Amino acid sequence: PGPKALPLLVGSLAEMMSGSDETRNIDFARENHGRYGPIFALSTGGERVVFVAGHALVAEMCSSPLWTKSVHATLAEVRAFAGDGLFTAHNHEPNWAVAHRLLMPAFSAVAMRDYFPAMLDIADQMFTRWERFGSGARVDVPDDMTRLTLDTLALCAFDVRLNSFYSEDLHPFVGAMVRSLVEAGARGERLPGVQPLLFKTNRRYRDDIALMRRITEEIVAERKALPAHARPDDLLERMLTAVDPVTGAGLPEENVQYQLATFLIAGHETTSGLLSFVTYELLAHPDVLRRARQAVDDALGARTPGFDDLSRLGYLGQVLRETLRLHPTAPAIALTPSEDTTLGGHVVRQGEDVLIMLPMLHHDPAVWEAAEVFDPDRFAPERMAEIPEYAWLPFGHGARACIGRPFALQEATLVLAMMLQRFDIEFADPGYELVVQETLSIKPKDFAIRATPRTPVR
Ligand code: MNH
Repeated sequence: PGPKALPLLVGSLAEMMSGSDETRNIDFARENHGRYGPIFALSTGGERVVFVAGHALVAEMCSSPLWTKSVHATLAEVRAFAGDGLFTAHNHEPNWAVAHRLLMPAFSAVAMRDYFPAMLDIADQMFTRWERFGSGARVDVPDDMTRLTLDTLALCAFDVRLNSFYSEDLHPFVGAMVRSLVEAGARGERLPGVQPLLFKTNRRYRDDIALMRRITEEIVAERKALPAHARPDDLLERMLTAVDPVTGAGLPEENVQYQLATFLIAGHETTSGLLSFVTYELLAHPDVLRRARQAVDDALGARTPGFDDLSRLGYLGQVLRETLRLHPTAPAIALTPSEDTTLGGHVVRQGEDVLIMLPMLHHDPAVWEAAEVFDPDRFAPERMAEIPEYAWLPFGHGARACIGRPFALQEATLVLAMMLQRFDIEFADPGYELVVQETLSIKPKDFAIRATPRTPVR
């Protein structure tokens, strides 16, 4: 089934997506799933995209090796600046497997300890600022969390200090990235023939991509200028020097550039969204906020957190997981079958894209009781067994799942713990109602808080 029979819907995707500007892709899927059920197809320009919502269909795909990640139309556009980097590489491209093998050790559980001091350093910059400005200041949460996660990624992965908390504006990389991601999304939806006429848009896109490239080239050039003994042992060094034991090859220079762009993008945008949404959910649920605060006070008191404290902040982990259920900050993944097959009894051809809108999966009433309710107890250790496999996929699926998951969860746990330890927080606009803003990721729109330094705990 699907809306393809409606004449209005033949042509550009942009015209079809009738939801509010903020969340038109998610709204589009939600409305049509409401009309057609958990699976529907949409034809645009002769190509068919299948949308899937419920856990049963998602599990049918994820439990079969036939289904793997698809670099769908929008991701294919993102290749203009992320190339065959990890996120946008096709499964069969040799640099994916090489980079995956070379970089996985840098994201293992043991590797996380090494990132802790840099994460603490950047978080302390943000919270020191909050303390000095005091409760009179409005804190634009997504803006500050973007500074924090971008600076943290750059320091941990490349040993580069972007010093976003010491400048008025966000780092120029962020603007170029956001505009390019929006443009990459729009390109997939434009009618044939339109693109070449958009001179200003095309020039801006070219300039933004060139700017991101200059930034990554500069990072690589600065590293290469360092004498061998002064080079840190970090992700960048691994990309430049490590040799794959399987193929005996390293990463080509062009691919290193793409990996840098990939990590600068994938490594900050979704984590800043998570930190923004979790702050919102805590303010919207004072009982959860109190419990989280108590967990932090019990584990830390007034002490600066250390790496070994993280394992005692399990309740914060539950709060973060529940936040990602309701607000999966990378809201869609696409799978495709390696041969013709069926899904829920419908034929799907080899290479056809099946889009999973994660907010839909994460609200499936067959899995989640009172799905719309924010309840971190769903992720209590003794209840984890109740959550079926493939019901919660904020980090994607299979070999192409998020490589940065432990990094993101460690950073988010630490930042959340420090925020609760050091501040009383409140909405800057009492009665704030959540509006979700969607680009390729999602963020709470116009969300600001006031943060009052707490009197020292005991
Ligand atoms: Mn991340 C892939 C979500 C944080 C680096 N990430 C993915 C995918 C999802 C995802 C979903 C799969 C996309 C797809 O199937 O097309 N990532 C997240 C979320 C957070 C996140 C929700 C934070 C919260 N990601 C991070 C961080 C980094 C990172 C932090 C880096 C430090 N992610 C990646 C990379 C990939 C990826 C790289 C691509 C992995 C691959 O395909 O090999």
